[in-house]
Amino acid sequence: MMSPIDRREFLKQSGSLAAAAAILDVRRLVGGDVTTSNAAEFIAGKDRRLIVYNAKVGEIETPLELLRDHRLTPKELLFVRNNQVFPGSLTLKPGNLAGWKIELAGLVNSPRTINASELERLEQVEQELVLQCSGNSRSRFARAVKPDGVPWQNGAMGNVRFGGVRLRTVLDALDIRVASEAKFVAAEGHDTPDKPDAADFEHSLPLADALDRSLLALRMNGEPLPLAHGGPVRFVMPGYYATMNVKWLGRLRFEATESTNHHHVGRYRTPRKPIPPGSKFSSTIENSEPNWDMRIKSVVFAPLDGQKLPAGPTEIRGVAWNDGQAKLNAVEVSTDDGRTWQRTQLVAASSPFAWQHWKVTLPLTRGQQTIQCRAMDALGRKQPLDGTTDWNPAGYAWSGVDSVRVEVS
Ligand SMILES: Nc1nc2c(c(=O)[nH]1)N[C@H]1C(S)=C(S)[C@@H](COP(=O)(O)O)O[C@H]1N2
Ligand SMILES: [Mo]
Repeated sequence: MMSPIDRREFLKQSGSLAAAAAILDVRRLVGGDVTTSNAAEFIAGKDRRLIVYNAKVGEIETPLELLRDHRLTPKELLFVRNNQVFPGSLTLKPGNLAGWKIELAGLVNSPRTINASELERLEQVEQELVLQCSGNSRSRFARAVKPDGVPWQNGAMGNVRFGGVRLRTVLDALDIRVASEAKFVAAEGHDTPDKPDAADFEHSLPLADALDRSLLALRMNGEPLPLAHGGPVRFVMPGYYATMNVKWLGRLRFEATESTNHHHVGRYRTPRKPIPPGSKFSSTIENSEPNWDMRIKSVVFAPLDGQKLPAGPTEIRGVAWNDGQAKLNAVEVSTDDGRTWQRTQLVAASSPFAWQHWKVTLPLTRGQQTIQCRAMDALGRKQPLDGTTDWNPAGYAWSGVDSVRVEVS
């Protein structure tokens, strides 16, 4: 947490945008209603063209026309989703490792609190991955029944490179042994809820996956991790929804069972068995699964929905990814409502967790045309033609075939 002195120093050093953001932050803390239409006024350093849904905690989406031209999504453009704000985090400035503490607790031989600066001395790794909110594309479910939550389009995601230390490396270096009864690790941030009676944000993840590939991330895209994205230390689990990548990491608890925290049980889960759109559903550990592994997905980046185009050969392009557990076999495109599908050219990615770009050139004839895309992987997983079959009240984990409508003349 920024001390008052840090904050004063910080305001002196940075321009009026940061000052404006700090004022908004203060107004939020005193309970004032904050409205802003500009992401840069809310989070110092963000691009003003981002879409702001909620400037109270931060729900900010990247328009596809800004997302599509970068291999790694720049921090200025990356979406933001806070459930609660960590004081001083509404900026792209890096967090301060000095004085930052992380507790390792629960079913371990010797529980400990470490200084985050110790992490810098351990072996560092880099991992490119898709960071996607499990609510991304939620608005698509409204074709059946409008779900609760902000109407994210396809831009609550980005493709970034996190750098840091593997959880496994940390445990080995400190000689911490996790008991065999431990099956989950619960990650908690240093952020706390606005309201005293509200649940704090935390999530549990399967321990086996966490030991295999989770990181305590200190960097993003080669730079110190910005505060807005969880700096100075973020728990990062490649292949999982961003929701599980707990920002401002403060504690890891090794446990035999899944957390009973409201955000982990009452939210961020999908029904195990399909439910009819519009039904009520109250999630429990038994009847639902957490938003862990990302479902297979593809998104059209060009042309954009609603674009006007001349008839003739047209390049159609986009990205596709899954949970990183199997190769993508193909991404296909249809311009005839799914009767026939054309294979696209898939560009290899540097990591199984990163998104892959694809493209294909197809002739478009005059009139209103719909372009659809779908991905499939080596485990036979594919995107349903009608994604609303996975309807759930909060619109999580959309993985239906993507489509854009264009006007060809
Ligand atoms: N500590 C903490 N971590 C958090 C959250 C939060 O509110 N607090 N929000 C989660 C959700 S729902 C998402 S989608 C991602 C968003 O990551 P970003 O803001 O870096 O894009 O952070 C996750 N980690
Ligand atoms: Mo999220």
